[in-house]
Amino acid sequence: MSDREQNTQDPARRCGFVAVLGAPNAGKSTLVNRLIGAKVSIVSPKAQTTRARIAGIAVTGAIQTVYLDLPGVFAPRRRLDRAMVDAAWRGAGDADFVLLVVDAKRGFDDETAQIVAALRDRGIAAGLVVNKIDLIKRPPLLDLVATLNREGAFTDTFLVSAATGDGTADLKRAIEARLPAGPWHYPEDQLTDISERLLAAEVTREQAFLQLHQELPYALAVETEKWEDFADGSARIEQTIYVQRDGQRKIVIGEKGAKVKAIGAAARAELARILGRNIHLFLHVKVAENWGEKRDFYRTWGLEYDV
Ligand SMILES: Nc1nc2c(ncn2[C@@H]2O[C@H](COP(=O)(O)OP(=O)(O)O)[C@@H](O)[C@H]2O)c(=O)[nH]1
Ligand SMILES: [Mg+2]
Repeated sequence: MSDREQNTQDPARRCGFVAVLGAPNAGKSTLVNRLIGAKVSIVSPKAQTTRARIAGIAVTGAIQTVYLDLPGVFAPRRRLDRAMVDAAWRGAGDADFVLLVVDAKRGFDDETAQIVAALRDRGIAAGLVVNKIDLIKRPPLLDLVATLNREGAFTDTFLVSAATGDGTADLKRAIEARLPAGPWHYPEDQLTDISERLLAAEVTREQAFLQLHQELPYALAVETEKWEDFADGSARIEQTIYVQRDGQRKIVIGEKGAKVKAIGAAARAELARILGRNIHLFLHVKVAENWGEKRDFYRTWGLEYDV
């Protein structure tokens, strides 16, 4: 019996989309990885790490939950920024349930206030997730919850730490309880909607975000050019890191190639861990001044070019 037949014949099945919104750095990707119990979305202390809409898929019994990890919503300037904001709001529009993630330490800042106002304008009722509760004491946390709830935009409040897992099991149960009956959207064992090639590019970009500073992370893109599988289970992957200027290329390469070597070593180890196989990773660094204006780049990531 095919998956589809099984789906339509099992009346107990439920499936739904949960959009995860919030200011940059609130911990959205960390939370999605926690809720699905695997790493599908990259994380860094820098804002705007997540560029596209990445689905993380979890199955609990008869329920399939598709979490949409969305780019942080912020004031857009570049074409890529606009495409990221567009992806976030489109994701919210498609969802059965929207979560707004707020960083407990940062509190109710301007960025969060703008998202709350936009949710209200669009008539979207969201669940409030106050994250990073490991970082603050109970009294200020409860004050923050009270302040946020005065906005009247939320159906529920959850207090969690995506980093430690505190409160995330309750959150997951509450989400699952709200999803509609219906066939599953993805096969049983699928964890994400992005290909291994894209995931591998993301893992290298994560290491670049972690190991490079100032404006450089935002000036680069990573592409997986070649992928070869071997009989012993290992894979050989070739990737290119695109930067916008020659000066940036020199910094990414580093003294005697030390920087790109360090990025490659860390990405290789992380990929081997995620994929559970031996990885040989080869990185090239090239200047492509206008990668942020190329249509192909947007198509690959499911982003709209003209927004
Ligand atoms: N202490 C603490 N740090 C967290 C928590 N959740 C996320 N972080 C950190 O916050 C930063 C931003 O996380 P990320 O998931 O990339 O945020 P996003 O931009 O909203 O997707 C990273 O350095 C995470 O390790 C949490 O619950 N507690
Ligand atoms: Mg993210």
